[in-house]
Amino acid sequence: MKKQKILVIGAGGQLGSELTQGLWRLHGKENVVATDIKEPQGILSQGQFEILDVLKQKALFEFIQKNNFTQIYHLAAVLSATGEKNPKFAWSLNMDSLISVLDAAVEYKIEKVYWPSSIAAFGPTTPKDHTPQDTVMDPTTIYGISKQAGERWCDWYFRKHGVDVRSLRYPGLIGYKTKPGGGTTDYAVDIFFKALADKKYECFLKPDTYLPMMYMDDAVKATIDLMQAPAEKVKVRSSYNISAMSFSPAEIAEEIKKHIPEFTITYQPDFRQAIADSWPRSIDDSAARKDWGWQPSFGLQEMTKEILLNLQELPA
Ligand code: AKB
Repeated sequence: MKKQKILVIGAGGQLGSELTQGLWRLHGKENVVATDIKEPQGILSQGQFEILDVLKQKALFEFIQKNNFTQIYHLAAVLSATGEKNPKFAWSLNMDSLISVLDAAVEYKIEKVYWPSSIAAFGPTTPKDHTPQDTVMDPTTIYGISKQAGERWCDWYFRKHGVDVRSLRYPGLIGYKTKPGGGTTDYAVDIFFKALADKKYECFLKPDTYLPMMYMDDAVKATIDLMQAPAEKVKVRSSYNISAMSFSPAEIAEEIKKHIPEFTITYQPDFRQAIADSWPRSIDDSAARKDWGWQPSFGLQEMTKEILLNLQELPA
């Protein structure tokens, strides 16, 4: 494999910190530079790290040129719930930064770019069950609108400029190492921390709200598998549907109770309920399976067991 030099933008986030570790394993720590607008927390400080604001285009371009990167993973984004509170900023961060990164890819002949899309790119009139790869997309959140538009920009840069850009429509991502911030699916992470600390959790979604979800190890694997796939196998240049499991708050609470019998859940739906109601319940990811061999490893049971075990072992 040709030696790669990797830039991760937004590495301090929930996905970024775990993906950076996956990239260390694949390419070596010396070949991965993690960046964010905040100082690194935890394990990220063990690798190369730089403060970088992706919205400062001149500094971004200079940084890319100076380091001779061959691949860019651009993960910085405002998520669905936070985006509704500050829509203009969400649009500017999510959109302007993507276009800058794609322009940099053209200018500095970056070999591959990764950018995450989301199930938020779908909307209320999208088919809710087994949502197809190509279907109606009418997102209602600014985050979702930015993901849908971003997908079109990726496809456009691929066709017009030959940028080898690749993308996945992530479902809710669930990990225990770094907490998410500002998403609608975040309840499925918070619930584990509260179950262990307080034995109870108040959920901001209704008990029967089904959403597509994925354990972080699967998300990292999917991302790396897609980026490692030969270019001719990557047939979708907007973003691939990807799926692992779907569950409701009531179902994950039942699963947690198997390990913590005294755990209780209550429900106090807030504005995030309308966001969740506009998203698919389950996703058809057959294109990803067929084109580059996607296969998830974790379902609800395996994930719950693994997270609770690991959280109990971590120092408080
Ligand atoms: C969110 O809830 O905003 C994100 C997502 C589904 O993209 N986790």
